[in-house]
Amino acid sequence: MGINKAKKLTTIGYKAAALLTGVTILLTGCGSFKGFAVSEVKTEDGDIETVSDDALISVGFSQLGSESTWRSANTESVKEALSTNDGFFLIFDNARQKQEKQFKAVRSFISQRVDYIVICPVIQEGWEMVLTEARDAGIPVILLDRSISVNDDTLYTTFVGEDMYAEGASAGKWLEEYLEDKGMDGKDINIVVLEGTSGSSAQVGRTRGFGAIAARHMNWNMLASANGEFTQAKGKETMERLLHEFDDIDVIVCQNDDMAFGALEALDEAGIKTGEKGDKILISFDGTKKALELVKEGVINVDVECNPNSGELLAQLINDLEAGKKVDKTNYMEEKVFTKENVDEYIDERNY
Ligand code: GYE
Repeated sequence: MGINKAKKLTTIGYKAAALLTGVTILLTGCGSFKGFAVSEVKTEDGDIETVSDDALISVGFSQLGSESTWRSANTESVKEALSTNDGFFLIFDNARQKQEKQFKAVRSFISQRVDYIVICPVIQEGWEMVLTEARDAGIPVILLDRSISVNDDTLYTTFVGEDMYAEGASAGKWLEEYLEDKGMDGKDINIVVLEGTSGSSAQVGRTRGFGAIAARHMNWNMLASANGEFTQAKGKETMERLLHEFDDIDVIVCQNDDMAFGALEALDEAGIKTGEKGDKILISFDGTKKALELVKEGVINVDVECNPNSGELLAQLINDLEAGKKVDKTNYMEEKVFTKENVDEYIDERNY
């Protein structure tokens, strides 16, 4: 059965679902998602989408939230790569930063008997029980973007995402070289860190990676680390607080661009400049277009890329699994480090 037929079934399903609001029906009666089935799904915009057909691979996707520019790009990337035209039926759920909501979504995917479950885990810990349920149901789980901390790695099939530790270490190494170039490597350097969601692999990995480099330098003083929750608003609030607390900050590390934008608002209001025109070094992560423009302007000194475009690789991995191929357990995205020297060639192609 081809994709065209699947599309036809979508239309039939839409009408059926319009009549049966709030109900999910499986016409096969065998309890399997595969086969002729009509299922109602609400999209993010509140539209009703229904479909199912043998030709489509059904994927339940638990996205952790929509806190940042990066996150929106990541969601877009998955939706684009797992489209009906590509042979997928995607069920999207936004957990709005709540692990409990992710558990609920996963359980609902299990009861719908999807073919695959994809999770961007908001935090690292606490996944054993729900992943055991998925494993017992025979549904492969793919972790996307953030990783988890479990002893039993058979609880998930594969991980596709970013190497957060390497990102943190890249930021540290950049600072090391920069200070050396400026002849400041013997000077006391006071550092504050605006961290992302506590307990997320992004926060833990970047903190550890940067910390490993910092540990090599007795003169790097970690003044404070504060939670900015990966959002612009919280980044601003946290920076304001740190500025009240400390008047001798040399380096500000923001674990994502949105927090850096918020920090820049607070700094601007306090009349403080960063980068080339100021006396504070600003380090950020993600590499969004707006941030790359600020790197070009010399406001952000360095931006360590975190690549959100993992949708294509995710689709590839699912297709490989469908074909019975063995896939790698860990699949890292390619990432760069942006400074004024190299940023020009990347700004135009950025779509997030
Ligand atoms: O850096 C941040 C986001 O998990 C790598 O989450 C991701 C981080 C990203 O919201 O912007």
